[in-house]
Amino acid sequence: MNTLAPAISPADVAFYRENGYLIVENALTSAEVEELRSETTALCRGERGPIRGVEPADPDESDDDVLRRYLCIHFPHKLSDVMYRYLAHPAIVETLTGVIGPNVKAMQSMLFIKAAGKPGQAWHQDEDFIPTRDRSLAGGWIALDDATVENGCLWVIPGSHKRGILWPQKDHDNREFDCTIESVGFPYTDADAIPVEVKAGAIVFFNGYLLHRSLKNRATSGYRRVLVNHYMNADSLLPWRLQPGDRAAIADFRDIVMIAGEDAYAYKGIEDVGGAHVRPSGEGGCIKNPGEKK
Ligand SMILES: O=C(O)CCC(=O)C(=O)O
Repeated sequence: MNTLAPAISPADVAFYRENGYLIVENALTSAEVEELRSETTALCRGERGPIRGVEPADPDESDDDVLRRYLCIHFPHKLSDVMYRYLAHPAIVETLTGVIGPNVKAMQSMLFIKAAGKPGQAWHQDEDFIPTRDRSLAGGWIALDDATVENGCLWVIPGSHKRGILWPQKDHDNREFDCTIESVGFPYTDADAIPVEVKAGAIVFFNGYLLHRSLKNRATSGYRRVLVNHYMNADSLLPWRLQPGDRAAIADFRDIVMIAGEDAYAYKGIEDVGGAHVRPSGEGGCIKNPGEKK
């Protein structure tokens, strides 16, 4: 793995705090990008074990035919040693300890394949799905292909994280997007949004309150592959995936991976409850399957 992680400067930290996102170019070497691409293919072929929603590929099926079947696989780090290792890539540890603090844990990974023609994801805030208690949630969006407006790069509304408001959500039936519930009623328009076009190997970090989306892949071929991992301050409890009877004030989801510093809650142990699964692409429409969440 690349040990020469680009150093994060005070100006980078200030930019992240002000805008809610930060781009680290060349965070991964081309060999690392290639390693993640080929692991993506192995996962989609079913070569790393069962994934809910993945059909093991026939030996005579081409990689292209297999990759085109899936929009996104959640929790690939549960099956793949390679994906697990990249949770704590040095560029990620360097940046997140700069913007979050010394103790950082991961709780989610998502592997987007997003072949030509596949939908994006409507405006949303990640803290709506993964609530922290100290607003420290951060995504680390690792580009495995050049991400462009044409193939469905990320769009962000700079500064939209700052007030710490979670805007209303509703189901939608817009074929531009997958069926994940969308944020509405916020005081910004599409004109306030900027596309985040990056080269393969860049990592885009973004705050869990930042409004962001991606559009459909309108290219005629290829993919917009991305590994997105989610992190937070390990000093905060994680009241995620509450079960009936859980008290939100003390709930703490413990299916986590420490990537830096100390785990103050280590005495609780670690659970292994989240399994890898495919995200429905919503290509058949969303009305019959509303509110599909992360
Ligand atoms: O890259 C995408 O298409 C969506 C990623 C995203 O919205 C997220 O990770 O929260």
